[in-house]
Amino acid sequence: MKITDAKVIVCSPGRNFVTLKITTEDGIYGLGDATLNGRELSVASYLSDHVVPLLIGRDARRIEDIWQYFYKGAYWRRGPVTMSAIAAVDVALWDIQAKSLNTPLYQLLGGRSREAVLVYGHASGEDVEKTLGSFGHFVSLGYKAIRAQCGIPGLSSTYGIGHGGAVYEPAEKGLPPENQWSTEHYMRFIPQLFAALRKEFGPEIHMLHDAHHKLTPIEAGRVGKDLEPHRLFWMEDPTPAELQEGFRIIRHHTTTPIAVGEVFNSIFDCQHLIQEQLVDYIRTTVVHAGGITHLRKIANLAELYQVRTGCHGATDLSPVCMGAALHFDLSVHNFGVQEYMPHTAETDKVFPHAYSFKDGFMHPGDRPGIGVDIDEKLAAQYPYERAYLPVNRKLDGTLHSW
Ligand code: KDG
Ligand code: MG
Repeated sequence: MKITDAKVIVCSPGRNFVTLKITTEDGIYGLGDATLNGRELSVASYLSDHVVPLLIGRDARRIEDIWQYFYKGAYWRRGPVTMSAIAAVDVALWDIQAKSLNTPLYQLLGGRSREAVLVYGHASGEDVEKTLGSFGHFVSLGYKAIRAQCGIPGLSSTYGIGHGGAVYEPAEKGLPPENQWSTEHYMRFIPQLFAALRKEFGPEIHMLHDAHHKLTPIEAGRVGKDLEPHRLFWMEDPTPAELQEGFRIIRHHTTTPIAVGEVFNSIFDCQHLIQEQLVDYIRTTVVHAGGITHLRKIANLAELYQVRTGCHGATDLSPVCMGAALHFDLSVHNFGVQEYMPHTAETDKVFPHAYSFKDGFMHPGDRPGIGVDIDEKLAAQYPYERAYLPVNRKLDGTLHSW
């Protein structure tokens, strides 16, 4: 089944997405997401300038070989741009393979390990009262797991918070906005937030929180310990994970489960974290960690160490990624939870899809392939618009992780 065409589609139905469409000689096509938030055009160029010319004429069924060809053949390995580009090729090929066999993708990945996929939603608010309101809204929608982020008293703006009732969106048009940060303010406040949430919503609902790489290991140990009475499902990205051994300090101080990995792009980024059991959930995802082929290898390593998956799933990962992730989640044995931020109606129209949400769980649907399509004519009506993630500065102006 020869590849006859491959094209990169960049569109912005509310936010930017990069999609690879690979077509074969018998007319079957597959889609892969290649969106790298805030750096979208670098992957688009990597694909159209360097990958597409090498795809034409290859046998689309040789998924593993093509993965290795682009990983080893480039000489320059890993990195978010390379791995997102490889992921897009990989997912498009899995989509084609499943469509050619007239089966949903999960059937090729070992079949269903569960009936549906537990997802978590994003509650947020400028203060405790608004965050309680937002959390309650997600409870009323049927969510069984909800992440909570809140404005920090004394700081003018904080990452991950929707303003004026609007849903938080990772990346804003134009140049990067700047947020304020104070670890001291945060550490004093965050246990109070979760005390209020538990008091209001009881012991059963899963509560999650994203610290977004802002703490040192010992600070994270303290926050984890302070949050222990509130029994979080996880504390995410407590400290920047370039320093993998830093997680050992966190482990020494708290039993709050730790999730990490949305910025990782290969198994080597999390090898020690997994093998030394320094984390509980690995958040690598289809689009940024080399596609279904590589993500399965990460999950298989994690399974040996009782680490579960918790794939990143914010709105900057396109519906193509979401569809692929749900097939992966449904099939992989050591699944934990899947992040889910619904896309806007505009985005959903550009990417019609078979996946659905019901009562806190999602299902990829049973359409052949990944079950996500693209309306190219509609996509063309939404040209790329420059957008960036925010940056974060401490109160004295020092640039900090966000
Ligand atoms: O592109 C980055 C965002 O998706 C990320 O900041 C959101 O931290 C995030 C999360 O957990 O969804
Ligand atoms: Mg995160």
